[in-house]
Amino acid sequence: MTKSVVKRYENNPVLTKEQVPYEVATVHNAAVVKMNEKYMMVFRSHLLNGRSILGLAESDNGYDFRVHDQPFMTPQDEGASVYESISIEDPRITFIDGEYLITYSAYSDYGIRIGLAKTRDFTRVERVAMISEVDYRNTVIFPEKFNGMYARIDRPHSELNPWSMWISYSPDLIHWGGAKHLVSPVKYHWDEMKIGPGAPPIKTPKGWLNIYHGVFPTMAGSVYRLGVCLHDLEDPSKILGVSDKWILEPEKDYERVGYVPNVVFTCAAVPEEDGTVKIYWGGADTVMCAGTARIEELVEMCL
Ligand code: M1P
Repeated sequence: MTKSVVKRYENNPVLTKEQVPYEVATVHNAAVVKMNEKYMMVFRSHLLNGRSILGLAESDNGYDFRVHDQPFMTPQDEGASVYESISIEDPRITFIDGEYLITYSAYSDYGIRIGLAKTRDFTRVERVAMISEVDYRNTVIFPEKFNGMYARIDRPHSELNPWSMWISYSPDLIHWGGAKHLVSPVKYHWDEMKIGPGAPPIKTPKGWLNIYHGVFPTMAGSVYRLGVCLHDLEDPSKILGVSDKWILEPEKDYERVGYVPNVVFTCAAVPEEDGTVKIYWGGADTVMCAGTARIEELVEMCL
């Protein structure tokens, strides 16, 4: 039997729809950050009409979460928010300059774009802007600037070069440019259909650790797994290595059976002082799961 790189939390799942005080069909694909020693989780839920909203939960230990009574963000349709009028999905959170930046996939009749919102304390949340054109999903912002510029990894939808990871830069979080290709799916490999950034990158002595998802098509449907790659510390557009092996695949019933079977999908990883990282993932688009890995081991897999 092979040793798992990611050790699942023994009492997974850490959040299910039964813990949510309003009616939802799922809880999954959550962003998690530490704020004053509390773990704040912004999670996605399908409503019973199939559209998604974002809820808020908090925890003292990163595993036992209490859900707030009201949803955190619901689709809006005024001003720029006309581009998120149908559904908001898959949040990622980056703490930078005293603010928590929240990127999310915004669905409207016009297509899928990336929305940016921000909060200082998770009591008030403010929409900033739509920060992509249509046909983008999965956007993570680096927690540091490079030469005074914000940097993000995203995943445009493109048929000629299968759905890949790209980097771009911004002086103000609103206007983005300088796009450069980073990593593509690999033929006859576990991620051959598409990939996308997962958790916001984690700074390590050897580079920025990027935990991403990759998809493999089978006769029984797609399988979503997680992998890792490493970016140069000074120039994150340089990839230092990509792990050949995945780090997590759907194995448990709560990952194999649900709203979408055979899915592990991450939007968050919280580095801890002991050199481990808590990784959070949606299981089968239905529940939230957590596990730990050693950061050094993940980095070594990339090199
Ligand atoms: O159902 C699996 C995932 O499918 C989509 O992810 P991606 O566009 O990266 O393939 C999203 O709908 C995601 O939320 C979902 O978990």
